[in-house]
Amino acid sequence: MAQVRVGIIMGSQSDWPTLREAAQLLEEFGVAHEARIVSAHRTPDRLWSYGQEAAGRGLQVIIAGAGGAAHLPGMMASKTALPVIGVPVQTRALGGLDSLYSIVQMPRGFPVATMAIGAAGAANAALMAVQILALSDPALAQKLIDWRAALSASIPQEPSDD
Ligand code: RP5
Repeated sequence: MAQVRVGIIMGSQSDWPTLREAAQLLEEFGVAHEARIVSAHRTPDRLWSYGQEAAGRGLQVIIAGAGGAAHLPGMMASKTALPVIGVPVQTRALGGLDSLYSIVQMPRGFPVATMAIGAAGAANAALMAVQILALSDPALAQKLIDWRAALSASIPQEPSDD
């Protein structure tokens, strides 16, 4: 079994359809990861122990997604010195602006790298994690270069009516 390098945590089962985007991209890059439900409000002890043990377990990056009063990424950033990438989950009441503001406005000293709201943010969180890991992993860096080249090549020159 490969060493798990990225932890994907989310506040609720209902966040999984969004965070799954991150898991799928990490899968594509062959980056070993795990997904866990860790709620800042409903399971604070689980949050605490996850943050306490993450670096010791060999994790290198944490992707944390939550919606509404989205305290999970910030609290995790307080508990571990690993880079935390925050994903604001879209909410029905306020469209995810609540999640975004909850995650992005961290006090000086405890940054969370905050992505866009929703699925695009989750995908970009995985890519950001890959970029961080690629700094010390030449094979992964090459995969990223290839992936970006393939994406560019897939964009047509002209719009189509189909
Ligand atoms: C947050 O509350 C979770 O991250 C989720 O986005 C939101 C709603 O959770 P559920 O009521 O769907 O479990 O803690």
